[in-house]
Amino acid sequence: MLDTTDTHLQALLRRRKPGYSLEAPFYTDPAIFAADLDLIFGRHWIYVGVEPDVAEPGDAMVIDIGKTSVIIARTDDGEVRAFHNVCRHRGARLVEEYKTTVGNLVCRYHAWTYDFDGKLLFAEHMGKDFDTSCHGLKPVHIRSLEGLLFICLADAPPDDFDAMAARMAPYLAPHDLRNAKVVAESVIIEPGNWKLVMENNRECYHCAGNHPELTVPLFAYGFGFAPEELDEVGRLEARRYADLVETSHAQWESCGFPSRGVEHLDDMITGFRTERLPLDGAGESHTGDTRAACRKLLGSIDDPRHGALHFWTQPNSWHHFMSDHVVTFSVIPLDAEQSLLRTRWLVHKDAVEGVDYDVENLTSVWTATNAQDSALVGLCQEGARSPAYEPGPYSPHTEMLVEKFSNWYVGRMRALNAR
Ligand code: 3BY
Ligand code: FES
Ligand code: FE
Repeated sequence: MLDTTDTHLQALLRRRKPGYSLEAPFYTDPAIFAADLDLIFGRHWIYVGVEPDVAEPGDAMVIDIGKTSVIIARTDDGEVRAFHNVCRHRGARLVEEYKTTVGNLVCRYHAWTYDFDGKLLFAEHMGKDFDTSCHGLKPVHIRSLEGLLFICLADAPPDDFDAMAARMAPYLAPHDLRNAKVVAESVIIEPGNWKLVMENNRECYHCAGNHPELTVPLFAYGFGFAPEELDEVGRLEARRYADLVETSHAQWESCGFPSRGVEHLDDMITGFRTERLPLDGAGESHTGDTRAACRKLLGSIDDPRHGALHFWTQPNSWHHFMSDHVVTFSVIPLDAEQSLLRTRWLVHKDAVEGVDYDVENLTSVWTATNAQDSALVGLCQEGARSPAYEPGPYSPHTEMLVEKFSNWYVGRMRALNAR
């Protein structure tokens, strides 16, 4: 029988006030966290990593989302597959490390052995009537968008991934992520709910006051301002920036680099947004001196002045594709008040450390920015715990995209929680 009980969550979703941050339980309540894991992280396309994480046949990577552990592996024929990390014998976790390279997947408990297609190859002492073909690893849906890997834990994933991929592939393809390598990775346990991590990323209202490193390459004007607050100098700067965006778009597009904005953050199940934006200074990269961090450029790019292609997906990722490197971010909820942020930096696979790039120079801007953002997320989590917290208004000029994140979340929760 259909359960029509009006839950706490349904009441909160129904009374959500547009234009305002969410009510505190969305950031603190373990029951809502459980619903987020089930309805958001269990039913949508979740960004988990990149094809170069499993570059060679035999490479495997483990991604945990809630209680679900997933093995992502490269098969002998070069395909990337995903499986539940649960042995079909008595359920032991198969791969314990984050990354490994193996010939087959061998359970260390009783040595059941699977190939990278999930097929059970070997199970000793099971008798002649035992049917190995019924005991393969359970597959997980996985898709690659030009090398960015998304998994979906649902039986039937949202069917609009192809629509996003068709729109995004021309933007991402010139950077040839599949022929890049991960040269640095960081994991931060952020002291806040996953939605606070995402909301913080969806605006740059806080950038000028908090990100001294990031605002060297990033134009403050790129993420909105209230026009009536600008003085004469500000108006000129804003115009100069708008002109630069327009001429950069025209120039990049004329040489095969789609650049103009596309935004489907709250009108698709697999919400996304992209735009290629010019950078300040030398205009080349997210580095301390705004110059390319890697001398060997990505893919077909021959001019380092390609700005940064911003690509965001709902519910859990953002990425910056530049001429010389890609920096990519995946947010995984841990509990109501903690989230894991994994950041990867990639350069051309043939680039040589110490010759073409220096890891410290490559990672310094986002290492600093991540730490600053993590502290800001922590402040909001502290606030959400206080009885004095109430939803506050988003700026219509700089927090429109936070509003779209919250709209997407509330819309998806309403759609799925009603069932
Ligand atoms: O991730 C982005 O696209 C930007 C950069 C920093 C904050 N965010 C709005
Ligand atoms: Fe894996 Fe027994 S639980 S072989
Ligand atoms: Fe930030």
